[in-house]
Order: sequence, then C-alpha cells, then structure tokens
Amino acid sequence: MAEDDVTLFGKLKSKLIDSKQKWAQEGRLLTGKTAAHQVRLPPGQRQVETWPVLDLGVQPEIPTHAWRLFVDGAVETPMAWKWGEFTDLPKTRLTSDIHCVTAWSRYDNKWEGVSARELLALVKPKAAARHVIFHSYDTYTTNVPLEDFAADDVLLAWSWNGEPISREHGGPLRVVIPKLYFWKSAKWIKRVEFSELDKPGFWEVRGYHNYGDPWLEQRYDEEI
Ligand SMILES: Nc1nc2c(c(=O)[nH]1)N[C@H]1C(S)=C(S)[C@@H](COP(=O)(O)O)O[C@H]1N2
Ligand SMILES: [Mo]
Repeated sequence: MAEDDVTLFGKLKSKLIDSKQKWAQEGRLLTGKTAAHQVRLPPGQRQVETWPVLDLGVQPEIPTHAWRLFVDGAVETPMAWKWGEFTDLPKTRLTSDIHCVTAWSRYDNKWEGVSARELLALVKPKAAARHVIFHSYDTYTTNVPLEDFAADDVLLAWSWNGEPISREHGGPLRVVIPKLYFWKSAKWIKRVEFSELDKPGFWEVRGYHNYGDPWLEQRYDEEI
C-alpha cells in the first residue's frame, strides 16, 4: 500500500469492519433458502424506502477537476478520462433494485451514466481477461467476473433519481451491478482493472462471498 493509503486505512471504522467480519464468521442473516430471479425480493431481504449509507467510515471528497478514471490491465486500449470527457461519452439510463448484504433492498433506483458495454467497446478487453477489479478513492476494492460486468444492466453512474449521486453514496461516480449484492457496486470509483487472475477485494478477503448472488443468498464465503 502507498503511504497515503496506510494513513487513510488508519482512520477506517475498524469496529464496524470487525463486526461485519464477525457476521460472516457466524453466518448471520442466512435463511437457507434460495429464490429464482423472477422473485423480486431475494431471500432474507426486506424492502426499505430510505437509502442507507454503508462505507468504511471514510467518504472521500473528489472535486470533479481533480477526478480521474483509469481503465487498464488486460485491455487492448488502456484509457484515462477527466470528468468532462467521461460525461461526454454516450449516456445510458437504467432503473434497478439494490440488494445489500445487510438485508435491505431498495426498489426502482433510476441511474444515469455510462454503460459497462460502452466502456468495454472502448477499451477492448484482451481474450485472456476474465475478471474486473474495482479500485476506489477510499482504498476499497471489489471483484466481479468479466461476464457479470458485461451484463446489459451494469453502469458507471453519476446520477440517481435525477440528481447527481451524493458524496456519501459514492459521487462523483460509482459502479452499479444490480444482480449482485451491493458491496460489489464500488462507490468513488477511480480505477477499473481487467485481469486474467481474480483478486478478491476488501470484503471478499473478510469472509464475504467471492461472487455474491442475492437470489442464491451468497452472503458469506463457504470456506469459513
Ligand atoms: N468505495 C467503496 N465502495 C463501496 C463501499 C465502500 O465502503 N467503499 N461499501 C459497499 C457496500 S458494503 C455497500 S452495501 C454499498 C453501499 O452503498 P450506499 O452507501 O450508496 O448504500 O456500497 C459498496 N461500495
Ligand atoms: Mo453492504
């Protein structure tokens, strides 16, 4: 880790992280049920109207003039964008549900941003690329298979329900991957890395499932 990262890590909510890690060890919230994707509410979830905030206790402030997005790794054309360049890319609007591993689900969130498909067409992953690793401004990381990133409901969003995404919810730009638990949707995204090898992220190395399908209730790592 860079020195900056170490300083930032020292400030993280270690109590909160410890207790979420303990949930994984104890298998808390598991119902033992699974549900087909046709069922809107995945097993063990409850619908909420609010939008809870979950993070590591650090909400980085990235003014758009200093903001950059890097897309690199196993791609033919690595790219970097400044804010205005990124928001000039072709836009996508999508509506999707959020399912957080802490058991809340929030329906009908309207997003605007750049679709993963658009991004893939620009950077062209190499044939050997299998995984996508998200790196965020708060040092958070999370991993998904390339085919899940390539799904047609995935986007890098700057707007939620018609407003810019607030800092606490990951603005200026966050990832949205509706079919996986929301910890896979990195807030404050800084770098999208394509990789031949998988690289389990912040929660994935702390007892959470490597894939995280809400309908299969893949909350925690089975090895624990
Ligand atoms: N960069 C970053 N992204 C993150 C997190 C984080 O701590 N840092 N938390 C994850 C978790 S556990 C969840 S549930 C969602 C929460 O997003 P929200 O605060 O907008 O509800 O963001 C995910 N993305
Ligand atoms: Mo979460």
